[in-house]
Amino acid sequence: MRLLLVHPSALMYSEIFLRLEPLGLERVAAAARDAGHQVRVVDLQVLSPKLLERELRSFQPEALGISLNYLANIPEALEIAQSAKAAVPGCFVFFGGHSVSFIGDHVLEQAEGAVDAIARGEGETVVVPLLAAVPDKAAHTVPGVVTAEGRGPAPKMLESIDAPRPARDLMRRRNRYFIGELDPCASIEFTRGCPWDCSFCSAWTFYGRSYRRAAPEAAAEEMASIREPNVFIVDDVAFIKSDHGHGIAAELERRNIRKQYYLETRADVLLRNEEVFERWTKLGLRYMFLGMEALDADGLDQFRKRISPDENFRALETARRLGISVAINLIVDPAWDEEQFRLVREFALSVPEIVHLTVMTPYPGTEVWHTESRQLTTRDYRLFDIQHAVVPTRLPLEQFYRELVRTQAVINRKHLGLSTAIGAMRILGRNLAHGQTNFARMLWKFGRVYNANRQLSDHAREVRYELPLPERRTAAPGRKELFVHTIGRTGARAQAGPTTPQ
Ligand code: B12
Ligand code: SF4
Repeated sequence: MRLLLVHPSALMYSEIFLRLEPLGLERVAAAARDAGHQVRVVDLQVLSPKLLERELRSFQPEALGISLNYLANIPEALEIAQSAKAAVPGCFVFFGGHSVSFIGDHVLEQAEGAVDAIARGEGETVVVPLLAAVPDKAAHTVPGVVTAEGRGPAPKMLESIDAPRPARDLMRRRNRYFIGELDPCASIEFTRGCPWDCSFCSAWTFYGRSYRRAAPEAAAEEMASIREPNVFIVDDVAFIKSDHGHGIAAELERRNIRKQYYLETRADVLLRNEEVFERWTKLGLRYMFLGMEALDADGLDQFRKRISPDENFRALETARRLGISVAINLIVDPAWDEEQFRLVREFALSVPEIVHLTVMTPYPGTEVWHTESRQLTTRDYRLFDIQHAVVPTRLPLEQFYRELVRTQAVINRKHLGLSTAIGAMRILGRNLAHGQTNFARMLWKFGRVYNANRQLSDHAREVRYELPLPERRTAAPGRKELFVHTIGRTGARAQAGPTTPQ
């Protein structure tokens, strides 16, 4: 079958800081191609909508799959589905990915016939049986699939994440994937799932709180096949298990692979497995993102981070000692007043790390979606990108955004100080010499994207598609009610069901 896979365009902050390859979609593409389908991929983060139109006309796909990891992309995906149905009558259109897995029925209804199926859960296991069922009009019998005719059994999980390897060769303009100065940058996955259970996060609910690891040899083989000099490790929490981190490091050392790496982890994991991170700095680990989320113990408890402020601060010292540049995330509560923003500015200026701010947002699939007592002030999908306030702000909304942007601007000015600017010019020169302009563009785009008026005016846009209303609860819902994958797998490296973080 001719299958066209599409990733929607980039969201607000991706415009400046980063743009990364859609690894999940590449794995879906690989699974379909391995089964004999003819597959093309269009990533609208780096390709134009005109190219998609041309591709629809020339390729005449029999099936079109759109990736929806992000809620904010849903309106765009619905519009693509409608134009595809008009351009290629009879084309079977389906959505898959993280966010749409939690609200499949609702999105299907909103599509009014433009979408034939929603594939919930992991895409590698669903895509082949789904395509096979299309000619017999039996999509609704496939595990994980929801259609207007009905829904199939629970989605299936992969036995092992070692295969299929992402179809990176199908991507066009790979040189446009970057993160900050790691330009160009590829992505890789070493583990899947997260054993923690933070209340604002859906990473653990999607995978039923399971955790799987790639075999170190398979991970190293995949790394060896990557052409880019820089790699983003997409794991939710990197190197939770020290033996795994050491295992992959040993395989990379054996193959003499050196690249620059960026990863995300937790402060307690860094403290516990310091020697793994140290070994990785020798392999090229340069940047790390730590989801600190709050500066005080109350805030951390409220998010159920299961960590103390002391551990967070000690981890920063460890990273500094290891020479890793750290970006910290803090969650801004819409209830913040000027004083709280001031405190964060003060903190941000007192540490050498980059401080990144995201706005507390209840997402379907998270506990807070059900327990947040404040009413949503909007159900516009496009505003659910953790950069907009979707519950009432204590300050008037305009002032809230001014404080937010001002805080971000103060933080960024710090990083555009003289020494950083000289460092940046050096990197810029090196990247430009290699024809890489993403980082250079990022530096200039800053003021246009970080703009309080722009954020405020986003609330005034006409809304065509809205999120479903949350089912409010006073207590957190039963965990399994939130899970997309509820059934564990068998298999050597798979750890089914809830695992303890430690
Ligand atoms: C890596 C990552 C990123 C990367 C790369 C994104 C990219 N281009 O793909 C970066 C750093 C850029 C990023 C940015 C953001 N992210 Co992000 N990200 C992740 C993370 C940690 C892993 C995703 C991943 O690559 N997994 C590995 C691959 C193999 O899995 P996958 O992509 O999920 O794909 C599988 C399935 O979803 C499915 N699937 C996917 N596509 C399709 C398509 C079809 C047709 C089918 C059938 C199946 C299918 O099959 C795949 C294989 O099993 C997830 C958390 C998580 N664990 O899912 C958050 C996550 C997806 N991100 C999140 C957020 C909020 C963001 C930002 C909005 C944050 C911000 N404002 O700064 C931005 C927006 C990015 C944008 N699109 O512009 C939220 C999503 C919230 C939501 N409900 O909308 C998540 C869930 C994190 C969280 N804790 O809440 N992110
Ligand atoms: S540790 Fe990170 S990925 Fe895991 S549940 Fe908490 S926020 Fe989500």
